[in-house]
Amino acid sequence: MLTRGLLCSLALVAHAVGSPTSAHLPSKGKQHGATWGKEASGTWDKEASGTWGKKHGGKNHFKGHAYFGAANSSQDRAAAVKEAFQFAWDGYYQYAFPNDELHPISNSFSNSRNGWGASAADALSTALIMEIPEIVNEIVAYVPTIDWSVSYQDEPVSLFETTIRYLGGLISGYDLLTGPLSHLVNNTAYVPELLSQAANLANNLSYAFETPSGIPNNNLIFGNRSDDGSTTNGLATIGTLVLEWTRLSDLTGNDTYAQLTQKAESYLLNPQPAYNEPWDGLVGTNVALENGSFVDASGGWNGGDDSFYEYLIKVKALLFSEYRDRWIAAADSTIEHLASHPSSRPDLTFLAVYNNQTLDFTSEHLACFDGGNFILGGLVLNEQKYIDFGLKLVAACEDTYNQTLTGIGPEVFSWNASMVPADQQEFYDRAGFYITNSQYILRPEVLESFYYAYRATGDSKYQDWSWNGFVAINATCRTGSGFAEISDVNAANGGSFMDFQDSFFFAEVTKYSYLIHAEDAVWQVNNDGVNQYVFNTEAHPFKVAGTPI
Ligand SMILES: *[C@@H]1O[C@H](CO)[C@@H](O)[C@H](O)[C@H]1NC(C)=O
Ligand SMILES: *[C@@H]1O[C@H](CO)[C@@H](O)[C@H](O)[C@H]1NC(C)=O
Ligand SMILES: *[C@@H]1O[C@H](CO)[C@@H](O)[C@H](O)[C@H]1NC(C)=O
Ligand SMILES: *[C@@H]1O[C@H](CO)[C@@H](O)[C@H](O)[C@H]1NC(C)=O
Ligand SMILES: *[C@@H]1O[C@H](CO)[C@@H](O)[C@H](O)[C@H]1NC(C)=O
Ligand SMILES: *[C@@H]1O[C@H](CO)[C@@H](O)[C@H](O)[C@H]1NC(C)=O
Ligand SMILES: *[C@@H]1O[C@H](CO)[C@@H](O)[C@H](O)[C@H]1NC(C)=O
Ligand SMILES: *[C@@H]1O[C@H](CO)[C@@H](O)[C@H](O)[C@H]1NC(C)=O
Ligand SMILES: *[C@@H]1O[C@H](CO)[C@@H](O)[C@H](O)[C@H]1NC(C)=O
Ligand SMILES: CC(=O)N[C@H]1CO[C@H](CO)[C@@H](O)[C@@H]1O
Repeated sequence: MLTRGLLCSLALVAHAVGSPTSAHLPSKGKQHGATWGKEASGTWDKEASGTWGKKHGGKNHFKGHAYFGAANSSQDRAAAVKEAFQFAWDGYYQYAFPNDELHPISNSFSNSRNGWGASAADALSTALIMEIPEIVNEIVAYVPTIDWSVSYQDEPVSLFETTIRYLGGLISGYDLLTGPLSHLVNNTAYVPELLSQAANLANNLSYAFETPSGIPNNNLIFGNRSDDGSTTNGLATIGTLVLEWTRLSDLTGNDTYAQLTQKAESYLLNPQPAYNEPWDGLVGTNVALENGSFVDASGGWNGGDDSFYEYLIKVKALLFSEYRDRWIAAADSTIEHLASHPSSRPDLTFLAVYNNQTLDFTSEHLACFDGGNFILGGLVLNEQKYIDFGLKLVAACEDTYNQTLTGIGPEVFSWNASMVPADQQEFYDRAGFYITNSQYILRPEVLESFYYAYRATGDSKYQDWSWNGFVAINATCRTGSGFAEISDVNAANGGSFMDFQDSFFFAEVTKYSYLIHAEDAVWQVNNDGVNQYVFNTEAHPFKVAGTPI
């Protein structure tokens, strides 16, 4: 997934029902904006040092993670992932549907995505690919009942989150149900409703683009058709719309969706002023709504910026060479300037972030989609160097999983040798990073990149890494009626639970965990770079229009 913004402090993760903060809970990248950035950095430091000091006392014994995988066939593994998906769906359906998400410990729910049933929208394409008709039918029968004109408690509507989860989920469901999986729905009258509801939603969102430049405002107040008054929007939140809205134009014949998002994207492809593009293809983060200019020069592949780069190659896959050229520029500059090898583990490759040309050796779980995106770019462009570099990034993200006590990687980590906390020195010496935010909130990016690595190489090592990750998540996060976030990936049993199961668990974690073991199918990524489907940043597969890429 890409997308999203910064993590949430422990306080935020309380996810109180209907609390104002829960509405803003960023999923992926995004919202690097002033609010999140500040809040996040303040909290992280405190939290991380407090936690480490108390809980770890400088001792981090490495427990190897058992290779449960070795004895299991791909079919067994795929079936085990499907069982986990069904379990989580059953809990959601019993206690939360049609609200946005389940609270798996208290068996209650919340509406952090405007109350339109985010988990149902996000589960649809996974239920389809796993071929579970009962769940598919429950979701498609619900979709026509959604009223997009009313946001739960009139909370702001995020253009970005709404696009990747709801629009993405509905468009993907429509593509799969009018194509290879049409046998999974027993009332075909519901199928065209997926597309008309997607169009209704986009029509409601479209006033976001009514700004002087055409760069949309991300945060909309539907109740009075206004917005939050922001004067800027972020790179990922602007640059992660074009795949969904363009596909919607293809399917409906209404070109406006494509035009609005491609116009906004044009400012990102031709960035001004030049000094806010510190290296060719690598740009700043915040863009002025007034004139489309970048207002800073900091960025990287972390949340807030991530899926802009992701979509450059995915849109190329769909459509345009201009996007391809910008992806190549960003990828080449990344290899040259951002690739970084920890002093204690020079064999590992992480990506630094930057402010102008000054690097910061910090990365995060969100950024671990990068390996998969380099691999996809290498396949689509037939350039082995990007695949090779992507595989290095994948191996370093695997290291963030297999070095912790739970076998799950942390939310944020660093490798600045001069800043290693004393109680993590031993850990840094062994692992090549230290943990600055120890939560795991059911994110998919590491599993996503394993998927691309496996599809590109056919090397079963990546299936084993994915299986180990899935088994660890199943062992550590599964509780009550679903899967819960955990406070500390490097504590026995994950520290403590947080009572929240984000919708992307259905869209992404379970899907990528499943697909890596599943049989070939038209939606699978192919190692010859010719794909009939492309996965959006929420892991919803869309059909590629026209000639396969
Ligand atoms: C996978 O193998 C392990 C032992 O090797 C076994 O305990 C486990 O039940 C198997 N899982 C499945 C889903 O078959
Ligand atoms: C359609 O499928 C759902 C779930 O599988 C089932 O509950 C319902 O009875 C089915 N309806 C018809 C008309 O077959
Ligand atoms: C096409 O989409 C735009 C933008 O949402 C909308 O305003 C317009 O009504 C749509 N046109 C048709 C014919 O549906
Ligand atoms: C719209 O509603 C929001 C929240 O209800 C309020 O803060 C804002 O001032 C209103 N904006 C306009 C232009 O009326
Ligand atoms: C664009 O708008 C921003 C923010 O209002 C402003 O700082 C910048 O100077 C403007 N750039 C141009 C080229 O007008
Ligand atoms: C960015 O860094 C370059 C090289 O160090 C420097 O020449 C330039 O002035 C910096 N730009 C800004 C806007 O700080
Ligand atoms: C490492 O940390 C020091 C001290 O905070 C800071 O000055 C330096 O910029 C950091 N370097 C990197 C590459 O992160
Ligand atoms: C952990 O990941 C690294 C990096 O790829 C790999 O070399 C190592 O074998 C893995 N260790 C275990 C125990 O899985
Ligand atoms: C997942 O957890 C459940 C409940 O503890 C267990 O029954 C199941 O075997 C686990 N699956 C795997 C693959 O470990
Ligand atoms: C904010 C907004 O555009 N709301 C509209 C969403 O669509 C419904 C149905 O067309 C309208 O009634 C709302 O005004």
